[in-house]
Amino acid sequence: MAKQLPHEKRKTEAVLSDFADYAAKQERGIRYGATVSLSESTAAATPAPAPASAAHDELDDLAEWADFNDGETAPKMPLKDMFLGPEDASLPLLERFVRRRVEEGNGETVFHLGFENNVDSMGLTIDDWNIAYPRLERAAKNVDAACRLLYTRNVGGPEEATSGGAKSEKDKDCSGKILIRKIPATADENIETRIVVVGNVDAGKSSMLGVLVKGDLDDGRGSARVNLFRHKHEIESGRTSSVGMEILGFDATGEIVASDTPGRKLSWEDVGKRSAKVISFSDLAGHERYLRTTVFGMLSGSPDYCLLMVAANNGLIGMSKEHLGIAVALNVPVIVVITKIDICPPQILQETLSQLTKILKSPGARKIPVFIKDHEECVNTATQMVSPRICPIFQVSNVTGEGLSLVRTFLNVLPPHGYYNADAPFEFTVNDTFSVPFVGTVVAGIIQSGVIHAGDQVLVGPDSIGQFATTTVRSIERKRIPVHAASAGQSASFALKKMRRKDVRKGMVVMPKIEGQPPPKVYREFVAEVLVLSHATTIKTKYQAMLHVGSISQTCSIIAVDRPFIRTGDKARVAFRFVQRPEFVRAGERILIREGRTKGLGIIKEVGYNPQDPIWEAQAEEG
Ligand SMILES: Nc1nc2c(ncn2[C@@H]2O[C@H](COP(=O)(O)OP(=O)(O)OP(=O)(O)O)[C@@H](O)[C@H]2O)c(=O)[nH]1
Ligand SMILES: [Mg+2]
Repeated sequence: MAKQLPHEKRKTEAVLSDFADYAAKQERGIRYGATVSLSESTAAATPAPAPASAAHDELDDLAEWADFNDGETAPKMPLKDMFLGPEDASLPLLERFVRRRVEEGNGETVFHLGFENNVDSMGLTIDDWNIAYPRLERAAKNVDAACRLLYTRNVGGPEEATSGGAKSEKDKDCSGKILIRKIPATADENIETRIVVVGNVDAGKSSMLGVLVKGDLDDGRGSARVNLFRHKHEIESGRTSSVGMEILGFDATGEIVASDTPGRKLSWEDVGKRSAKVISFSDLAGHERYLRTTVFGMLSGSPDYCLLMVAANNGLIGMSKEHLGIAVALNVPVIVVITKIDICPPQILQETLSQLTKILKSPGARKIPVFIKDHEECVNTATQMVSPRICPIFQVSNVTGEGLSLVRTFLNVLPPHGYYNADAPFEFTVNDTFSVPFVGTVVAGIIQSGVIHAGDQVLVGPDSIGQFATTTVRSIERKRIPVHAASAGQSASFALKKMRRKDVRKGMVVMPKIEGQPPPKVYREFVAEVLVLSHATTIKTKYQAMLHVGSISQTCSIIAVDRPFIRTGDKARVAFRFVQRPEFVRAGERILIREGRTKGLGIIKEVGYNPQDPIWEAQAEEG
């Protein structure tokens, strides 16, 4: 195939980020769009409420302090009066204000004390601050939340921002940003954020996770990562081959929940019980040989964020570009961490930084790189991560520890995504299956919508002939802690009654069993709109490719294409058929296709395919 000219390449790349945006909107419509039932054509008449994250990025930045959502319910009184007025009258108002902000933020919020909702300064003096901040702490405490001062201006003390810049004379007012986080009543109420960790082989992924969760440092020879491995061959080679899981917990005051002895890892149970916010990391493999597992990890884990690790002395090489491409295609916000700055000569680091900036700004990724140099920038960027455009870049050493405190602060402040809907019917996707002695068959995965309770009757499937089995959820665990219920957005595992391990597999769904209602519809064929990213020659009728949809990975054959041939960058309608078995798929879901060097991204437009109504006339005549 003729090599693409640079301008053609740019065009193709831009198509990728546009398509990713488009796909994200479509997908969120079905997945998180509340009560939309796909079988109902009435869905269009009652549009689902727009999820917060679907809002325009520019607005998100503006809305940060302005709190536009407050509308009618906002107290009419200026915020300053709530903080400084007579306590009897204003404390209850402040409590209500805090409770609502925390609820809106799905369990936590970052509040900028010193500014009104319209971003006007309150003009706080230091005496005012000393009344206002303790009052905020009291209000938070009364509504079962805790405060953490992230940084202050003109207040002094340990959290004072160092990056004053050229402060204007007028800028003498006191202010500060505060993280307010709900104290969970029970372990199953904690906030969960999922991050996939990707990057080239040896970038330091497993090492940084080891350092973060164990609280000691790496020796540059792999000491930090040791107990992250799952398989014996991984310990021997030091190379990750499967999907490793690590969890990092923060308590309500924003402190990391760690063992008192550095270098000792707390059990998941301990982390879960003591944390108000839990970050689960999927440590993925950087080696090309494990790319399929890594792609599965990126797709099936419903990640909120993607952490891309780059070794300072190597730059963005090999598989890491693939990983970035997939993150862009999935519209998952990317956080870059440059490791090994301790062993990297300054001029090489500079080259890595400019290469990275160039790639991130390219039309394919269309990101805004933000180099995180200090605490204040770190906090502000973390709160802006609702937009997938912003891409923070950290520079760290896992050996000296340099830069890691910024990463910790960032992870603590990173807002949880709120586009899950607990009020919609229950739906769970299976990512992993186990057979546990004395417990039986266990399925692990993510609750896409709704709520599940131990004892609920459920359907599990589809099996090889497209049928669902009826069973009961015997027990539920979240991060190895038994819970009575779990809800949308959480990862969980269920023990299923009277099911054999071989009856469950990755890619299945668990849904509620409702008497008198037909089982969920499954499909062998579907039509998708596909953006061809490279090497289009194999996108032709009768060809087969590995296709990923969420946790489903199955070979598909192409049964029809809407044109005789496709070039890179084309958007085409393609009809697919699953080779092995029908699957539970829906219009609006995002698909990823790869086979050899063929790559494509798409959205399912219709489920089922009618050859009597072909997507390309000429083909029908041929056949
Ligand atoms: N000097 C130095 N060495 C580091 C740093 N981070 C990691 N290393 C070393 O780099 C090597 C590779 O680190 P890993 O954490 O295994 O890399 P990985 O990205 O998980 O690699 P795969 O799992 O194979 O994809 C180990 O020997 C680490 O000790 C760092 O910041 N500085
Ligand atoms: Mg690794």
